[in-house]
Amino acid sequence: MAYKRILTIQDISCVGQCSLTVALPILSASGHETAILPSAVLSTHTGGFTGFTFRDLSADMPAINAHWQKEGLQFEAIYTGYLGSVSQIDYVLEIMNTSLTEKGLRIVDPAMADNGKLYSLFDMTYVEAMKKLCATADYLLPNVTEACFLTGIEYRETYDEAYINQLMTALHDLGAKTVVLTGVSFHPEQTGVMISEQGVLSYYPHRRLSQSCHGTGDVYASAFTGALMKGLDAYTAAKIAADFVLICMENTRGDANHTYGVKFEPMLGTLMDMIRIARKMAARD
Ligand code: PXL
Repeated sequence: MAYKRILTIQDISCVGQCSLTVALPILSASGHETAILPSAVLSTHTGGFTGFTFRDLSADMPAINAHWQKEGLQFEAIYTGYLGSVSQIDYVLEIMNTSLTEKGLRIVDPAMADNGKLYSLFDMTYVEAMKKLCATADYLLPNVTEACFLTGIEYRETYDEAYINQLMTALHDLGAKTVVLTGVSFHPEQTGVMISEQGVLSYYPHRRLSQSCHGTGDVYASAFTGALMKGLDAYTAAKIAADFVLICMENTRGDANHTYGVKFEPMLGTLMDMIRIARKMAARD
């Protein structure tokens, strides 16, 4: 059985169905031991709420990592999401260098932007620091906006395959090994995921729902990590994550009072089934 110990580093938004409140249940449901390192504690996430609290936990990180090293604790993957500060990115790099097993994977979701804009607490200094982390990624999971900030390529609402190829190449040039670019849409009614493994591209197109929901990037990256660490290949993990996000969005739409995140919890059983079936099929190949 592929039972892995995964560390995920991202914030706790106490309310808002994103970051750790999404990653922990999804990785656990995928069948992994899930260790967490909170990057910050916020009363809510920063998208659509005002007046949220924010406590940066960067200063705790070196001592936490030192304790893990003393105990000989190591992780088979470290998956990062929303981080709390520029200085924290150096701590995260240090944790990756010291607390990953020899073949441990670095999975980076550069959660910092969407719809052409940086999230409210970030600036270009943060983007520059994030580039350093992305350069080390075995798997880099940006959306199109984040890919543009990371590469300096102009953000466009509509584009063709040549534009996406340019983005993928520039993300590899940064240093990332496998790139999984989400929200790649060549037609108004369709969106999809572009996967590039050593420059070999594959595209998984899927339906696009009219309403966009907060937190779907975190649900996506968590489901991708969960499936990948079960031994599935990057394309299959990317496909499962996309299908899972879609059913979570479908489960949420229609509830006008639920706008801050997706109702992913009732769908966890389906994610478990998707991973189990994909593993069975892979065993038959
Ligand atoms: O879902 C990404 C995310 C995570 N954490 C915090 C956020 C956001 C997006 O706005 O504000 C705190």
